[in-house]
Amino acid sequence: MRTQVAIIGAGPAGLMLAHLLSLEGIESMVIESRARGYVAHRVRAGVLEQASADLLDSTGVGARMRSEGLVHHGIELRFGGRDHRIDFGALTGGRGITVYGQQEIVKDLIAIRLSAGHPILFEASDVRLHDLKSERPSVTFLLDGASMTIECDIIAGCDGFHGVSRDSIPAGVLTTYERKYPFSWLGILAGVAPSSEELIYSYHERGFALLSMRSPTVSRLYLQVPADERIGDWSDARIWTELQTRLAADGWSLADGPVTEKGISAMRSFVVEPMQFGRLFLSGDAAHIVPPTGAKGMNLALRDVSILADAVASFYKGGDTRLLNEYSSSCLRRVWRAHHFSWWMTSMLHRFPNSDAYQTRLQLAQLAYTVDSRAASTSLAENYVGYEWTT
Ligand code: RFL
Ligand code: PHB
Repeated sequence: MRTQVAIIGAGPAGLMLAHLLSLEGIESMVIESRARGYVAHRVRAGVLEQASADLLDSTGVGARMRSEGLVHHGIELRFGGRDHRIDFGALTGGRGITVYGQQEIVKDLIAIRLSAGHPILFEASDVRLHDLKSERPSVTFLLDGASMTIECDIIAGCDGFHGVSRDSIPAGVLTTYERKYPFSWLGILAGVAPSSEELIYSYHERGFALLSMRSPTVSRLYLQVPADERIGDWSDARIWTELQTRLAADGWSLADGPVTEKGISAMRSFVVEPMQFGRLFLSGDAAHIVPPTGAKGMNLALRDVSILADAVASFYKGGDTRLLNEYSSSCLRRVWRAHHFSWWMTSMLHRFPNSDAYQTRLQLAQLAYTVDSRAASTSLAENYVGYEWTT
């Protein structure tokens, strides 16, 4: 089989890239190791930056997000039992975020691709990448027990942090930058109306907690837990008690309800440079991951593939490889900005093991300054809705 661009992975990065390429009239094949049902129901991100929501809209996949997504123009920082609103609308000239589940975007992108008759090869196994330095790279894999080969011009590695693409690059080519945090997030989905209209990021002596949502009837909540915590040790009752404690505020109460999903995710920062090798281009979590405190991971994945789609289109228009050659450096400026923001939010809001009273005072001083100073609030707001470089 032959195609122009072979895309490894049907997450937000791979599916959006396939969509953007098809709008340019460029053919692609998406190769995914999991089943369609698994991909469409994996609960992860929920916050779309302004530009990500605009991208879905402007490319014709935003209809359901516009009717079901929740547009917010601020978040609450809660500490000392009080709320302090960061007003995105006022601080960023009317920009905001849209709360819409990642798996809903994945469903929308799968639907548009399949309805146009373009392939997604689900449940591919033993995926391998070949001849990356040549002009005719290829991908081999097993599908329903049969060996398949796809020859192509370009391979997009959109297969997430645990995929094969990054590891297909020879040792010594990539430089890795990494930080592991000494805690994880326990996340739940609950069938109860969110107790707040906007997200609440809560700093508490027992650890960080976050109230988010998916719809007017579904809440999404997170608790900071130790890095080696096991989900089996957290009954629903224990989760709600801990959430009530960490999210407590004067004159406010948290409504609980049935927990429909729960899991624990590790927190890590990770970047490889460069994000390309020969004809292989890495996008999204395959190249970089951030701790979720800044809500940046999926947004970065969507940015990467927008840049890649433009570069691929320019390559097919006249053999111009300049944008492809610049792909990694074009992405990395935004990637590192998001890394700094995510690290900063994580450091300010979490309880670190062995942190002393001095460290706690520093965090509270930073929180107080962030909500009091217009300059500091603006810095948080413009990063949260998505920082747009001026040069
Ligand atoms: P994905 O979503 O991991 O998709 C990769 C796809 O590749 C497939 N795959 C393979 N396919 C073929 N061959 C192989 N060998 C393969 N190996 C893997 C996988 O099955 C999968 O389908 O990566 P992508 O597309 O780069 O998207 C990245 C986002 O998923 C991720 O950054 C976000 O979920 C991060 N994130 C958040 N991002 C935001 O922008 N806003 C948020 O509010 C937000 N909240 C979060 C988050 C991540 C979280 N967790 C679970 C770490 C909250 C949490 C709790
Ligand atoms: C979510 O709704 O899943 C969510 C919101 C904000 C974050 C991370 C995750 O920072």
